[in-house]
Amino acid sequence: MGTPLGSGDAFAAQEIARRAGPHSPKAERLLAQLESASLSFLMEAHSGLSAKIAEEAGFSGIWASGLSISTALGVRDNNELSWTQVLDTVELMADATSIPILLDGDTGYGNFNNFRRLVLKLRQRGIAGVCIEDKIFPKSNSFVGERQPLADIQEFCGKIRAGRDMVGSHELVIVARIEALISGFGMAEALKRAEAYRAAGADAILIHSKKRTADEIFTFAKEWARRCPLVIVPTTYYDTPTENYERAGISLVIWANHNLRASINAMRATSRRIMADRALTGVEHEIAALKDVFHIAGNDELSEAERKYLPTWSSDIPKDKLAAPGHFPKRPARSRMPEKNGMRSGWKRLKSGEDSR
Ligand code: SPV
Ligand code: MG
Repeated sequence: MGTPLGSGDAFAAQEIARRAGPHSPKAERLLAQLESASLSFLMEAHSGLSAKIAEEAGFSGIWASGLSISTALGVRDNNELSWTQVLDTVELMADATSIPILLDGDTGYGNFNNFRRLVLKLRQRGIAGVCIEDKIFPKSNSFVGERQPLADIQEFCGKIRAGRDMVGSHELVIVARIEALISGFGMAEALKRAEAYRAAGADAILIHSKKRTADEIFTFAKEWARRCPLVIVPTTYYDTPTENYERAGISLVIWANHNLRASINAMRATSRRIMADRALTGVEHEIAALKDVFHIAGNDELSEAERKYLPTWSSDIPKDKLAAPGHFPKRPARSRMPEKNGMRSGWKRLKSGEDSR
């Protein structure tokens, strides 16, 4: 038996070493982007498909947006998805791509204990980083309503520390997101929180704003003076020239919801046109070709693998080895299978609880 649950760091370190290995190349790449002198960008995605499209377009990282994942799955951005539903979605996104993914982890889905478990699972599933915001579970989207309550600073710092004790920066990047400007608590509160979260172990600070211009972001960045990497989400101040962010010392820009919003318009236009026309001619040349669908899905690789691994039954099996029609070949009963080298079957080990995977 391994170290019992509850022994904190030792347990986490053991689990990671056993299941995921000590380093995460994707976390290291995300960290390098954050720490680089030049500006980097994360493109929003919410599914395996949108993640592939973001990578195909040339992005070097992905924002797994909570708003987009929720909306794409038909629910609201109010923690209506369970954390394991989010985890499964982001795992599919990571499987489908080779670039780092920063997960929008909302408030960490509970207290420090829920967050450290999330951190461990993200590390195991090859996610590069997680961003948590200093609000209260269940959260609401930042653009909905006014003066949303903020988390207690000490409580949020404890959450960051608990996550950090589970994983080093090179294993999973932790970004702390400040909602003080969004919620109307002012610049001094935002800066105080940023410093506390940095000291608690956050690799970067995401300063969020819902203003129409980037003025408060630039004020924050000036006061912050590059104490650690800064991340921004220019959704409402979308027409600010990108060079200005670089000049202000911002490290990472998140284009947070644009694949989702593009897909809503495209799907609406297509559905409405087919509904109106009662025919497909009007849309056929506006939508992706089926060939493109199979290409994105990776069917070429499967065809190659089939050629490599599937038997060519007709030529490979000599006639005398074929069962006579109506006769099923006898298989040895499972209980009579010999135990090889004293090893018991995986099923037996699983049943006896010796193997937790
Ligand atoms: C998201 O994409 O889910 C975000 C960014 O958290 S925002 O919607 O701007 O709050
Ligand atoms: Mg979100």
